[in-house]
Amino acid sequence: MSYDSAKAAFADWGVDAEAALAKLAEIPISMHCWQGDDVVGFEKKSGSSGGGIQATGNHPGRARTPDELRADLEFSYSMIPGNHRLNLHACYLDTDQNPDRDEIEFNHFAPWVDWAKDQGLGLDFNPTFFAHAKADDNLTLSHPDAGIRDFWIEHGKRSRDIAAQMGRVLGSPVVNNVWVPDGYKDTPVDRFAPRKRLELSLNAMMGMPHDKAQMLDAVESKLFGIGVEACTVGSHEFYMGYAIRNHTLLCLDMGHFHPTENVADKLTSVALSVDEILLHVSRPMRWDSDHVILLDDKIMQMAQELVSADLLDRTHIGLDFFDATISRTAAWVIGTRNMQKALLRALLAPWEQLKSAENQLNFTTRLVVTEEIKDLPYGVVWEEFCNRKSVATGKTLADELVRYQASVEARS
Ligand code: RNT
Ligand code: ZN
Repeated sequence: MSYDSAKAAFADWGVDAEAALAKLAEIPISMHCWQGDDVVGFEKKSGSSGGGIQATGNHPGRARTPDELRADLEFSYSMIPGNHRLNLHACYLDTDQNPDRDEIEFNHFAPWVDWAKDQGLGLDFNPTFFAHAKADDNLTLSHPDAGIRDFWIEHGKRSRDIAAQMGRVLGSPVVNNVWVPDGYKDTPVDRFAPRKRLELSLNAMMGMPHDKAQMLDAVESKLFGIGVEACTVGSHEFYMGYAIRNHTLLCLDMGHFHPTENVADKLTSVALSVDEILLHVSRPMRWDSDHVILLDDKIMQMAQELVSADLLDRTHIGLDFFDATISRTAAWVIGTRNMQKALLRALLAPWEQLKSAENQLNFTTRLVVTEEIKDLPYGVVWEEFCNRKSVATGKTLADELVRYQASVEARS
């Protein structure tokens, strides 16, 4: 089918395919650096792993240096239509020096910023509160020891400064997202004290105001993690309240809720209380397993909510998955394209007609329309988008992914 015929098929339903393509081209996806090297990072004094977020698998081709990671990223972005962002973690610094987490500075990340500028990429940032000896108890900002809390507060302050400077240099605000692994393996007798300590530490860390044109604070909750099964200090309720009271972004990670909860359903509730939202689009399988995202119902529901409720302008779409059993570049490319495909489908839906049917309690029409439009030629419109952006599709894409993976397999 030609693009013109597809366009006509959508026009029949009152949908403007050109407008959908124009809108899709404006939506940046923040691709996470940590899929490229299994969340290892480039610190010289390697800490412990920990935090319950280790990748599993040993597929050949893991990026071992910042240069290798940037090469893999350049290839991946060339297979993804549109202009996007890179989400960096503090442990991915690029320097000959050996700073501890409480010593990091902007210049340790300068090669990333120069590269991002050169590539036309926006950056996002995250302090790294895991994989470090001072996080071995799975307690950081809420640790009972003030010295350990202060160490992590200093790390968080420096991360915010670095993020703000990145945003200033790149002319695009950097979302600085805080996730801490803090929690308890077995049932604590006092859940209030650690939450009060986390609150005070966050306040100390984020006390200094920054220009929102340069840096945006975000906080990420979690339900549980490996080793912290009994209690997570930074729970959803904790951070929801924190974000509302302190005017930060709230990060919703799709793997951080009970598997039967629909994270897409949370967007419009949260949007009544916080100005901006950060998403970690992920695919939990039975638990927070961070599988590569598919074009499945959960991702499509997320995209539908963003479009139908007009939340795209105040939602930052970040990805959070890591699979070390497959080509890491293929994981990035397929996962990011799936997010875009879900958005495209949502942008191609006749929302006015659907909403009007729903408002009239005409649930029959709503059902008929949502089901019949599933047969529309979304693939043709997607292919047109990729063609216009000079990006491969189908068999050509598959061949390119295999070719690139073969070129990195010799890495040990
Ligand atoms: C952990 C959180 C967090 C991390 C990254 C690496 O459960 O999802 O976002 O995945 O910071
Ligand atoms: Zn996350």
